[in-house]
Amino acid sequence: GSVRVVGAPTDYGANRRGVDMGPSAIRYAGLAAELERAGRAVVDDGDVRAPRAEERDPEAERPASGRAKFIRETREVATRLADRVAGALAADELPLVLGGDHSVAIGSVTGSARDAEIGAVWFDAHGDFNTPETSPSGNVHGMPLAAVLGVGEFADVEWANATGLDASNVAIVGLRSVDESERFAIADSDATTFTMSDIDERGIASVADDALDVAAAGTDGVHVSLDLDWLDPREAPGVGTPVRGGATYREAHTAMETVAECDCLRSLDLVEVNPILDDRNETAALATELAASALGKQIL
Ligand code: DIR
Ligand code: MN
Ligand code: MN
Ligand code: MN
Repeated sequence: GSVRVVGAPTDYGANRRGVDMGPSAIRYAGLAAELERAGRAVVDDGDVRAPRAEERDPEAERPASGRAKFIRETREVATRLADRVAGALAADELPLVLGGDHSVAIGSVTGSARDAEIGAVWFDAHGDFNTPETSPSGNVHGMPLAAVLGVGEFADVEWANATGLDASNVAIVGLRSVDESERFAIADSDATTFTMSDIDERGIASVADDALDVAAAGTDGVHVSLDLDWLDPREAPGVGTPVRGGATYREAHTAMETVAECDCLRSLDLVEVNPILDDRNETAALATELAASALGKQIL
């Protein structure tokens, strides 16, 4: 079916300006043309409305326990985005969500899981397993997996945890920056983790294959959330929280080709592209290429 592009131009989840321009940067890099060359019809659904960070007090309406900046805004956008994603799926289209910071994944996962059982693969340097209580930063972009799985205080946050997503169908690939308390939360969960060391030792083809198997097992399809900071900062400089030692260009393409081969992809995120920090929009261009690989582009 067609690919339906939805932009979610947020930045408050990363408490950093610029990542809200990710959807524009990715479109400008030629996303639609690249996907069409890969043989996919593309419909651009525009952006969901997102509040501007300057208009809000970051601490407003934070939960009683701990810190989660801009939680009300996160909820608004997640709710709007979930409706768009679920609408695309109902029309037999594949939703492609352009962030924005990674907090938008709460909306994409929620929408993708609305009428189905899903699994998820998170390609990310980070675990995204913090909760308002454990987060050192208070930034919700470090929390979306914990949120959709109902970890810790998120157990009471119904707008985020109503996905039915089971941690045994979640795989995180490319980990290399995990906060102390996040480490325990990940270990306590049934999520499967593949660190950069696992990729070094086993190779990305085998790791990506295993990750997709974990996510797809017994489900109707897989949500793939691609945080561009999964890649090495030399390949993807335009991200807010770069971490050395990430995936190479070839590893990233191989992983996305494995996604295409799985024939299990239900929805896809491209998040954390920040054109202000980028080098001539190369990270957005890379995001575009990787999306094409995940959606079936082949060399021959
Ligand atoms: C850090 C950064 N662990 C935090 N997280 C990021 O603020 O919770 N996730 N950048 O992608
Ligand atoms: Mn992330
Ligand atoms: Mn469900
Ligand atoms: Mn990350």
